[in-house]
Amino acid sequence: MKTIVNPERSEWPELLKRPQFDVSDLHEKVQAVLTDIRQTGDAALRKYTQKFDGVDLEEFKVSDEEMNAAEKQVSSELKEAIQLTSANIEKFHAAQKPEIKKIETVPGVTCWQKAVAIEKVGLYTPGGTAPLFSTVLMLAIPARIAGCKEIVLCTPPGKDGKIHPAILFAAKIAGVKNMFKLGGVQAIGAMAYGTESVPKVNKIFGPGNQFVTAAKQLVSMNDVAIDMPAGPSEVMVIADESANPAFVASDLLSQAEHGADSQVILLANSQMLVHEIREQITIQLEYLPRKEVAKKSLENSLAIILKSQQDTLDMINEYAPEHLILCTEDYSKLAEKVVNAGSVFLGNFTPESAGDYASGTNHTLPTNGWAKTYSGVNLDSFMKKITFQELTPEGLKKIGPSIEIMAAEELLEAHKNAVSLRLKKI
Ligand code: HSO
Ligand code: ZN
Repeated sequence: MKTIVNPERSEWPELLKRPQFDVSDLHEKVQAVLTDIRQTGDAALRKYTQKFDGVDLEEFKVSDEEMNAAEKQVSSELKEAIQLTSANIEKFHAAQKPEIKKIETVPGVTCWQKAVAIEKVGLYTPGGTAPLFSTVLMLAIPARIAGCKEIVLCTPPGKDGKIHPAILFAAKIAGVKNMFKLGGVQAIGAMAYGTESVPKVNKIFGPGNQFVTAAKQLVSMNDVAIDMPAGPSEVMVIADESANPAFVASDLLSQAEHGADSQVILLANSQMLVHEIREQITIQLEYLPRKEVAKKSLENSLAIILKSQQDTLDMINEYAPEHLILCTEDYSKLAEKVVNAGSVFLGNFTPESAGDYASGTNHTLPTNGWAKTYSGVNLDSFMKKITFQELTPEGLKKIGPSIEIMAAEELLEAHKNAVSLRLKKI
C-alpha cells in the first residue's frame, strides 16, 4: 500500500483513476459467443459450458430434487444465518414499496404514477473462487417483493456439474423456481435471447468478471436492460484518531480478499494512524486463506493523508466509492455531505461486511465511479413506472387553450384538433 501525503488537487484525478482495461478484443470474442447462442440456443450453451466450465451437461435446469438435496447438505447454523439475513433484506426492501399519490395539477386534471414490476428478470451469481450465495439473496428477494412474475437465476456449475449447496439453499429461501447451471457469457446470452431451455428475460442483474460484464454491455445494446455497468469492487475508508486501527485494517482486507483487482483506499489524517493500520494489516493478513489475493490487491491500493476535512469530503465525492466507511469523530456530519457513494457505513461498529450480508441493505452497488449517477440495486430496480391521467371537461377547459396554442406553434395541427374538437362539445 503506497502512502501519499497531502497530494495537490491537480494530482487527484491520476491518483483516483481506476485501472483501465482494453475491452475491444474482449468484446469481439464475447460477441462471437453471444451470436452463436442467439443462433443455435442450447447447442451453443452445451458447447461453451464444456469449453469454459469443463463439464458436459445434458440438462441446464436445476431439478427440484437437487434443490431439496441441498437443504440437507447445508449446516443448520448456516441455514439459520441465511434465514436471518433474508428476513432483514426482506424488511428493508419491502419498506421501499412506493405509494401511489394522485395529484390534481389543476382542478379536473388528475395525474398519478404507479410502479409495476418488470415481468421477467434474470439474475446472475458468479461461482468462481468463492461461491457468493449472499448475492442470490440480494437479487432474488427484492425481485420477489417487487412482484416479478418470472425470476430466472443462472450460476456456473462446478466440474462435477453441481452447484454449491449454499447457492441452491439461498435460491430456495428466496423463492427462485427457475434456476440454471450456466456461467459467464453463456448465462447472459441465454437470458438475453432465450433458448430451448432458458426463458428470455427483460432485465439482467448481477455481478461478474470481465466476460460477464462485457456480455451484459453487449446484450444491453438491443435486447435487454441491465442493472448497471460493473467493475472491480471498491472500498474507501476514512479514519481519524477515533478509528480503531484493527477494525479499519479488517475492513480494508475484506475488500482486498474479493479479488486481485479490488480497489482499496484509506484516507487518514496522520502518518501515525496509517502506520498503525499497516501494522494491523500485516498481522491480520497472515491468517487469511485468501492471503495471496488480498496481497495483490493491496499492492495497488493507496493510503492518502489529508489534513483538511474539506479535502477529505471533496476526495470522497470525486472518487465516488462503491463502499464508503466513515470512522471519524464527526461521521454523522460528514455523512450528510456525501453526495457520491454506493453505500455508506458509519462508525467503528459498522463494518462493510454488515451490508455485504446481513443488515438488510443491498450489496449490489455501483463501482468505477458510477456512484455519481447510479444507485445500487433496490426495489425500484425491479420496477418501472407507468403514469396515468384523467381529465374532466372542467379540467380540459382549464388546460386546453394552452395545449392548442403550443400545438399550433409546433405546427402539429392534429394535436390542437384533439383538444379543439372536445372543447366544442363541452
Ligand atoms: N462486497 C461485495 C459483496 C459480497 N461480499 C458478497 C461478500 N459476499 C460487493 O459489494
Ligand atoms: Zn464483500
